[in-house]
Amino acid sequence: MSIGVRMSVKVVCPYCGFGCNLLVDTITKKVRPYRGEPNRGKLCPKGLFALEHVYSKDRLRYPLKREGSDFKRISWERAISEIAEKIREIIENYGPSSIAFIASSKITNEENYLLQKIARLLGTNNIDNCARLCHESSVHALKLTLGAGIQTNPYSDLEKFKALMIWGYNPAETHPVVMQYIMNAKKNGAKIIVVDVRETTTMKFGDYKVIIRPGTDITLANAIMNVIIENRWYNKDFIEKRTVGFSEIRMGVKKYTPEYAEKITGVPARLIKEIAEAFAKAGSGAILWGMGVTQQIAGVENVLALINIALLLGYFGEKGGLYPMRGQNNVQGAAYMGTLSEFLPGYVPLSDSEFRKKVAKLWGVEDLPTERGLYLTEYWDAILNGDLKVLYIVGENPAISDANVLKVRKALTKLELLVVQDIFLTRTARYAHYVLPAAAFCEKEGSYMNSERRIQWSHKACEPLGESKPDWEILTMLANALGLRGFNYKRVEEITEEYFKLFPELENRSVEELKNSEGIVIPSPRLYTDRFLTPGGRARFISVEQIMPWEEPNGEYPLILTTVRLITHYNTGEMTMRSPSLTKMIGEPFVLISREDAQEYGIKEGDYVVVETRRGNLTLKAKISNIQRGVIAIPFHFEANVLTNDALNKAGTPELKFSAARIRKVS
Ligand SMILES: Nc1nc2c(c(=O)[nH]1)N[C@H]1C(S)=C(S)[C@@H](COP(=O)(O)OP(=O)(O)OC[C@H]3O[C@@H](n4cnc5c(=O)[nH]c(N)nc54)[C@H](O)[C@@H]3O)O[C@H]1N2
Ligand SMILES: Nc1nc2c(c(=O)[nH]1)N[C@H]1C(S)=C(S)[C@@H](COP(=O)(O)OP(=O)(O)OC[C@H]3O[C@@H](n4cnc5c(=O)[nH]c(N)nc54)[C@H](O)[C@@H]3O)O[C@H]1N2
Ligand code: SF4
Ligand SMILES: [Mo]
Repeated sequence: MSIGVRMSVKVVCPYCGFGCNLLVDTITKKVRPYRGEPNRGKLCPKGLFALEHVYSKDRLRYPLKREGSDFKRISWERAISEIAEKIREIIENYGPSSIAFIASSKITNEENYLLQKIARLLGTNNIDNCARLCHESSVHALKLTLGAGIQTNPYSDLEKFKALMIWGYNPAETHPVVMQYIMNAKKNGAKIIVVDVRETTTMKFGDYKVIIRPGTDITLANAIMNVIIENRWYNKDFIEKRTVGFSEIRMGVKKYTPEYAEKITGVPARLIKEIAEAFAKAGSGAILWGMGVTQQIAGVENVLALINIALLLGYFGEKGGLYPMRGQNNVQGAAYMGTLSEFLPGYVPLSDSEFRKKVAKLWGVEDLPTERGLYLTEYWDAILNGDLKVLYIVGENPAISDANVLKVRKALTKLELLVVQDIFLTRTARYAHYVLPAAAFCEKEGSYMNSERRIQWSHKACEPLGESKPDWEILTMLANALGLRGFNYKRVEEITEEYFKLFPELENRSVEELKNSEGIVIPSPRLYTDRFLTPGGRARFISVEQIMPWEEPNGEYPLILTTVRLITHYNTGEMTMRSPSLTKMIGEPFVLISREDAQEYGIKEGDYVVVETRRGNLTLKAKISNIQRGVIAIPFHFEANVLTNDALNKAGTPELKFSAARIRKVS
C-alpha cells in the first residue's frame, strides 16, 4: 500500500488490551477514534497521543553493538550473522536449554508466532511473555475450573448484566474505554460493586465501595459465598446440572462468616452481607478483575475464589461472565500464538502429542521439545547459577518490570549473549551486547488479539524510521541465519495464513476477511452457554482457604507497600515518558500515603520521603491520599520494582502487590 497519499488508516492502539482502533492520518499523523467496535468513537489520552513516542528523538534507528561501556552502529547483516553464530556456538557447547527468549505482548500475532517457532525449532520451550507478571494466575485458575484460561464473554455483554463486581482492578485508569460499557450497565440498572485496597477513580462510580486489607481477598470471597449459601440464594439447578464439587465449597466456606471476615479483611460484616445479596439477587452478573487479584502469592487461589462465586450463582452464558481484563494490547494474542513456556499455540499443553506433532509437521520436523520451559521469572536465578547463557528479548523491559530488579539487573550482566530488539534503548537494552531497532506499531502491518479475543488487523500508516524493521522481518532474517527451514516469508500475510492453520475456527477464514472486518473472535464470542470446556463439560468448584502474603509487616518494616497504575503512564514508561503530552500530565514520581500515616511520620504533601524494603530504597515525593492506614502505594512506572518481592506464586507470578516496607522523611 502506498502511504504517500493522504489517508486515514485503521491501526490497533499500542497500549492496553482493551484493543481500541485508532484512525491515523498518514500526512499529519494525527489520531482520531474509530467509530465501530470495540471503542465506539472513544479513546483515552494514551491512544490519542499514541504517535508522539514514535517520533521521539530517542527512537532506535540502526543496529547497535556493545563496545566496552558504549554502543557502536553496525550493519544489519553483521549484527544478525554474529548473533546467529553465537547462539549456534552456545547450543553446541551447552545444549538448547542454555538459551531463552522473552516474547512481547506489544508485537503482532505473526511476530509472536515466529518467535516461538524459532525457540521450539532450536529445541527449547524457554519462551515466555509478560503474562507471567500479569494474568497467568487467571489463566491457570480458569483452565483448571472451566477448561480454558480466557475471558468468557464479549464487552458488549457487560451492558446487559444487572450487577458488576470490579475486584482489584481500576479500569477508569487502566482500561478507560471499557468504562463506557460499565456506565451503560449502570444506566440500565446494574449495581456496581468495587473492591480495592484504596478509594480508586473507579470506586467513585461504585454503588458499593469495599475497602479491603491487602492480601485478604480469599476471606472476603469466601464470606460472600457463606452468605449466599446460608440464605440459599445460589442457583441449585445450575449447580446440579453443570458443576462438580459443590459440597466441598459448602463445607469450605462455613467458617468464613461475615463477622469472622470483618476481622481479617477490615470490611464491615454488614457490607459483606449487602454485597452478597446485591450480587446474588441481581439475577445476572459479571466479575471483572485485575492485578490486585493476580499479583499475590495467592494469585491462583484468589481467582479460584472469584470463579466459585460465579459458579454458585450460575452467572455464565447469557447470565454472566468472567472478565480477567487483559493488560497489554497483544498479551492475549501472544499467548494464543504459543509464547508461554508451558503451552503450545492455543494454550494446548506440551504433553498433547497429537497437536504437538501437527505443529511439528507444519514446520517440517518430526517432533518438538516436550519439557516445560522456564518461566521468565525463573530466568534470573538460572542466569545467576550459570544454567542460562543467552537471552533474546523482544519488546519487554524486565530491568524495570520484573520484581526485585536489582537482582534482575545483576543477572543481565552475567549473560554470554544478550540481544534486545526494541524501539528504544530501554533500561534493559543498556545491558545488551546487540540492540536491534524495531519498527513501531504504526509502521508495520499484522494482527493483534484483544481481551475479548477479537483478532484485529492493524494497517500500516507510516514508514519505519531510519533502518528500523518490522519485528517479523528481523526474526525471519535471524531464523534464516540460524539455518532454520520454513522461514521464506516475503509478506506478513503468509505468516497469518500459517497460524490460521493451527486453529479450527480459522482454518476456513481468509486474511482478506480479517482485514476488511471488525475482527474475528475465537473460539466464539460468548463461551459456556451450554457446556464448559473441561473434559466432562462440567465446571469444577475448587475450595480455597486464605493464604497470607509472603512477607508480613513487622516492627522493622511496619507498612504494606502495593504498586498501582496511572492513566497517562504505561508500564515501564519507555513509551509514555517519551510522549510530551502525557508526561506533562503527571510530573514527578510519588508515593501515596494515608492522612493518618502522614501525620504519624510527620510527613506533609510534597515532602521527599525514602521508601525502603528488604530489597532496596527509593526517594519519592509524598502524596497524601485516601488510601487505608498502614498501606502505601507507588505507581509501578516509577521504578517501584527496586522494592518489590520476587516470591513467586503457582503460576510463576511475583507478589508485586505486597511488600513489607518502611518510610521516612528526607531530612
Ligand atoms: N494507564 C495505564 N493503563 C494500563 C497499564 C498501564 O501501565 N497504564 N497497563 C496495562 C496492563 S499490562 C495491565 S495488566 C492492566 C492492569 O490494570 P489494573 O489491574 O487495573 O492495574 P493496577 O493498578 O496495577 O491494579 C489494580 C488495583 O489493584 C489494587 N490492589 C492492590 N493490592 C490489592 C489487594 O491486595 N487486593 C485487592 N482487591 N486489590 C488490590 C490497587 O489498589 C489497584 O487499584 O492495565 C493495562 N492498562
Ligand atoms: N511492581 C509492579 N511491577 C509490575 C506490575 C505491577 O503492577 N507492579 N505489572 C506487571 C505487568 S501486569 C506487566 S504486563 C509487566 C509489563 O512489563 P513490560 O512488558 O516489560 O513493560 P512495557 O513497558 O510495556 O514494555 C514493553 C516494551 O516493548 C517495547 N515496544 C513497543 N512496541 C514495540 C514493537 O513494535 N516492537 C518491539 N520490538 N518492541 C516494542 C517498548 O519500547 C517497551 O520497551 O510489568 C509487570 N510489572
Ligand atoms: S483504552 Fe487502551 S486501547 Fe483504548 S486508547 Fe486507551 S490505551 Fe489505547
Ligand atoms: Mo499486564
